[in-house]
Amino acid sequence: MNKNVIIDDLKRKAPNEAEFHQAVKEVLASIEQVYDENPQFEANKIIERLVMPERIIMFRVPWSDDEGNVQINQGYRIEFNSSMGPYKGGLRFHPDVSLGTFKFLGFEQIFKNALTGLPMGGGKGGSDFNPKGKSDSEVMRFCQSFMTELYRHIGANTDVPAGDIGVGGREIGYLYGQYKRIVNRFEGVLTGKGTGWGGSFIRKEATGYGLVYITQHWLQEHNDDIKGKTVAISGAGNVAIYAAEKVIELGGKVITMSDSNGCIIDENGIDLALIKQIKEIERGRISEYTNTHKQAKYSTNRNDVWKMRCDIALPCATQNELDLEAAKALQDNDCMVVAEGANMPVTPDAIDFLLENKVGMIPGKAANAGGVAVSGLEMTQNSMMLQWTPKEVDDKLFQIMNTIHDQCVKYGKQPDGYVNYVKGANIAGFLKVANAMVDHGII
Ligand code: NDP
Ligand code: 2IT
Repeated sequence: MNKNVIIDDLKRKAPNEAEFHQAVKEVLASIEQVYDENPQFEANKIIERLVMPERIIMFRVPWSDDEGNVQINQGYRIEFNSSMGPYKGGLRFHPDVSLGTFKFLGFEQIFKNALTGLPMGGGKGGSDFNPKGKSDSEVMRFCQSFMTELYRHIGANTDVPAGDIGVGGREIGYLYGQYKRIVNRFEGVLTGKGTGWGGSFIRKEATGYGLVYITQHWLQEHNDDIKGKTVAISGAGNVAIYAAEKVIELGGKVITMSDSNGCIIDENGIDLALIKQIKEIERGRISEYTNTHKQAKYSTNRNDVWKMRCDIALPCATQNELDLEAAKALQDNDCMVVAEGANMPVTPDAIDFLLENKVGMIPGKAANAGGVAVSGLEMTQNSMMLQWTPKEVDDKLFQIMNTIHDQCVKYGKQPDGYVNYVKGANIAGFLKVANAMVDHGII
C-alpha cells in the first residue's frame, strides 16, 4: 500500500478536512503490514473504497426561533460503510462541525462498530445547530425540521442514528416523535430512546461504563486495580458523567472535570450528584460547582485537567483536546494509562509520545465502543420486541468490552511484550470490515 498517495489524494480532493485526514492516516499507519500481507485487499482496492463514504446526504434545516425569526442550519448524514450491517452512529449538534468532522467521525465509527462484534456498519451525522441557550421548544422545532428530511434516508435495517455531542435523551425523543409521526410506524430507527418507550437500559451509561470496564481490563493485565486510583476526566457530558460514576463505584477518586469554558479541580473527590444537577438538569456551567464547594478550584484553562497528579486520564470531551504538552505533563505525573472516552481526543504527536514512553493508550475505537455496543443491543431488543433488565445489558456490555480488549492485545502485542492498543484496535477492526468487503464483491 502506498499510504502517502492515498492521503495526498484525499488532501487534494478536500484540503480542508484535516480531522478526516488525521483519522485515515492513523488507521493506514497501523494496518500497512496486514494490508500488504493480504494481496486480495490491494487487488480489491479496499483502502481506496474504504476512505470514500458510500453516500453523503446534506440538507437544509429551516426552523423558527421563539421570536419568530427564521433560522437555517446545515444538516448532514454520512452513510459511510455498510459491509458489517446497517449504517450506525450518532448525531452531533455543535456550531463548529463541518463535513470533515462528520467524515472523521463516520470513518472511526466503521472500525469501532466492527470491534463490538455486533452487525453494524458505520455512519455519522448532525448539524451546526447550537443547542446551548435554546429553549426546549426551539430544540423541538429544530429536531422536527431535521427529521422531516432525514426520515427518508434512515430505517431500522438501513441507517440507525443515535446521540453524540449536543444530542441526548431530549433530542432523541423529539427526533423519534417526528419520525414516528411521518412514517406511522413505531420501530427501532434511533437508539438512546427513553427506557419507557423502546430504549435499552444502560444505554445512557454505556459509553462511560464501558470506558471504565476496558480500563479495568488494562489494569488487570498489569496486575492492578482501579480501587484507590486517582482519575482525571475532561468533559462533563454524557460520557464523562457515567465514566466518573463507574470510577467512583469501583473505589477510584475523580479529581477533575471540565466543560468548554473551563475545569474544576476538587482534590477531595468530585461530588458527582452536584455535577449531574448542574449539567444534566440545569444545563449550566461547570464553574457553578465552586459556589457550594469552596475547597474546589476553577480554571478557565480546560487543559489544566491534565496537569494534576493522576494514575488514569480519561479524555471525554472532544477531538484533539489532549496535546503533546498535556501528554508530557501526564507522564511527568506518573499517569499509567490514557483511555479515550471521546472520539480522537489525543493528538497524533501526543499518541506517539505516550506509545514511545510505554504509557498505556487505549484508543477511542476500542475504549468508547460501549455506547454503540449497547445501541446494538437496543436494536436487538427492538427487533425482538422485548426489553432486557439493566443487569442483563450491563453484563453483556462488560463481556463486549472484555472481547474488545482481547482483540487489541491479540493484534497489538509487540515483540517486547508491550501492547500497542492503537495498532491492535485498528488491525482487528480493519480485518473484519476488509474481509466483508472482499466477500461482497466490487460494489
Ligand atoms: P455531551 O454533549 O454530553 O458532552 C460533551 C462535553 O464536552 C461537554 O462537557 C462539553 O462542554 C464538552 N465539549 C464539547 N465540545 C467541546 C469543545 N469544542 N471543547 C471543549 N469541550 C467541549 O457529549 P458526549 O459526552 O456524548 O460526547 C463526548 C465525546 O464522546 C465526543 O467526542 C463524542 O463523539 C464521544 N462519544 C460519545 C458517545 C455517546 O454515546 N454519547 C459514544 C462514543 C463516543 P459544554 O457543556 O461546555 O458544551
Ligand atoms: O461515537 C459514538 O460511538 C457514538 N456517538 C454512539 C453511536 C451510537 O450509535 O450509539
